[in-house]
Amino acid sequence: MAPTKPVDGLLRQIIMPVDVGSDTVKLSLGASSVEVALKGATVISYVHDGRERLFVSSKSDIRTSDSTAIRGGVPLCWPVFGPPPAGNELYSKLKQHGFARTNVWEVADQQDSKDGVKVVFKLSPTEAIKSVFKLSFALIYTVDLRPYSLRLTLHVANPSNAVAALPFQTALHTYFRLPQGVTPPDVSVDGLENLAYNDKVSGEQKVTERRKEVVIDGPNGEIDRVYFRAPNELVMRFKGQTETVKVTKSGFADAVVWNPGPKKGSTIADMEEGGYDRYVCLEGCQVEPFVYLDPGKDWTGTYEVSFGQ
Ligand code: TA6
Repeated sequence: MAPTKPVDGLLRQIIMPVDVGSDTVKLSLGASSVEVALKGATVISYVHDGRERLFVSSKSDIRTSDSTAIRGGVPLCWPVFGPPPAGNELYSKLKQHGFARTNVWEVADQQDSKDGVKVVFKLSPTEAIKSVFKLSFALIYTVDLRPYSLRLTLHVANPSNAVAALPFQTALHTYFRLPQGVTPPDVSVDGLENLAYNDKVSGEQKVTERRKEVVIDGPNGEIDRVYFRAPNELVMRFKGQTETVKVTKSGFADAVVWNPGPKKGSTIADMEEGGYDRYVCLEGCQVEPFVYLDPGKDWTGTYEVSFGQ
């Protein structure tokens, strides 16, 4: 297969930087690669330094012909996060986490330079979407594979001819694959101390986090928390390992930490056997308040993953 543009170096002559298939798009940059399912523009693989960094359940169906959400990778939640708000006609036909993660996105653009490889995905209202959500919108999602990081940028626009404001929540629901030999109770997240959080396991609201390092150690192993106004840099650490995962975000004001633990995890229909032990979700989110975009306005959120020692 020939490269899309002249590139230097033997490796880049034999590996196409962007390979658009019928179900997925593959991006390659040296020893790094990313694969994005067109269903949901869901990033389903990020290989950095020869290692897969994302978890995807082997029970997931990544094909465009299937309409279920992919269990793993980076599902994109929009226009709601979690169950749609009750008692509001606008959201009454939406499923949990909205429709962006289950609809097929278009490839709008691709760019390849020495600084990275980018693919731009687009989702606009189709007839099927209009039947469950009546507002106008344009979503642009850029997956940017860089030499030392993966940067994801979501751009939401309310067209200038729209007749109403566009309210939404959103999340990049990232499932980080844990290193070999590490399970969720060995994982901690730094940067959440003193933040208010909603605990979706206990039902408590606006609790203050007292821990400097939040360990994934909830009841029955379950943790499901929305941290409000999270700092734009969060670090995930693994007990007994020096390597860290760094998340750098902007626009997404909140952060979610989620792992269902063995009890709940084994009841999730599309979870592979024992899969709940292989990941922790650390998500960049905008949960509270909803963003309200007037006609002609837009919003951008970025979420970048890199690694430290
Ligand atoms: O981000 C955490 C969460 O909202 C949890 O409450 C949990 O149920 C999870 O997302 C998975 O949701 P899903 O709809 O993919 O099963």
